[in-house]
Amino acid sequence: MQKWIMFSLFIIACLLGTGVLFQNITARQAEMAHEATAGPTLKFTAANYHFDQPEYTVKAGEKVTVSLLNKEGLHAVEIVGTNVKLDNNNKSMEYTFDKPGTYEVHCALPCGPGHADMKTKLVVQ
Ligand SMILES: [Cu+2]
Repeated sequence: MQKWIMFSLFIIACLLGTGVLFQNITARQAEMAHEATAGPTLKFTAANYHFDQPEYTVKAGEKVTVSLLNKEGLHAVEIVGTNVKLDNNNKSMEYTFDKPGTYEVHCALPCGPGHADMKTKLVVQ
């Protein structure tokens, strides 16, 4: 009698273990699929009074997720000659840069004494 109980418990434990394993695998697969479809990104990290890179690069004709992160202070980003304008209320957008070239990027929100110098470049290749 006791053997049957032990055996049943063992089977239940095995089934639970397999269930947990499968759940993990499915969750990881979903995560990987999401990463694969995420595509190229262009991320501006802003602080007082500069962006994190002197120059950013994207490929022409590719849909890019453009985003802004205000690490210090309150800034907005504008890419001159495009429709890209982001601020804290509108932190990310998708955009396709069609024309290769160098674009001026600047802060579009009066943020303090260093505002006028808060510029960087975007190179569309
Ligand atoms: Cu500014």
